[in-house]
Amino acid sequence: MKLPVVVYPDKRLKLISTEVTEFDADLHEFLDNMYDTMIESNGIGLAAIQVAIQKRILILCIPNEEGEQHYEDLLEIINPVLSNEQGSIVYQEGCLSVPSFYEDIERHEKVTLDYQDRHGKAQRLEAEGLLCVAIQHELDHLDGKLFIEKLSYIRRKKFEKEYKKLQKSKKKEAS
Ligand code: QAP
Ligand code: CO
Repeated sequence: MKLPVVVYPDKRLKLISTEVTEFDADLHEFLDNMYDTMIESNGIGLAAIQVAIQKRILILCIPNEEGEQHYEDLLEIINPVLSNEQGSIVYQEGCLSVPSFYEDIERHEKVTLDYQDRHGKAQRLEAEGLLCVAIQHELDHLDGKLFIEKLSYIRRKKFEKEYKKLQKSKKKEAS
């Protein structure tokens, strides 16, 4: 089931998410709904707060070389912790909660991620490239941070102006 996506400037996107302690059927159903929401919205990553659930949960499904997303490549990441951050990489990021805006953002090039899967089992992965960028982007959501906060003052001003204009035209379209 697709869930409604919370969009900027909704204040809920600023909330700090809390640890997951129960790995039960409700969690599994929520993860499945997050997947439907991400795929139907043409996303590659989604954090729980983007569908108004304040829990430390994110999902990622990085497309293959052909640009296809496969369920087998889905990562369900719960209570994540980053370490061994190395190097730097610039990547053009977007966000389902900031529709139709994309900008170059600097991140670490390599990270190690410890997390729990849907059964509460401890997992570790080493990431680089797009996966590494996406992990850092989604982890920021768990601490109430958006990629637009990394923009320079000038670019942020430009974003706010363009985004407001776009939201206005979207409202008109809908009415
Ligand atoms: C985060 O973002 C990300 O504006 C995931 O109209 C992005 O899935 C990590 C999307 C880039 C690493 C690199 C955005 C879909 C999807 C939009 C997304 C839109 C439709 C964003
Ligand atoms: Co995002």
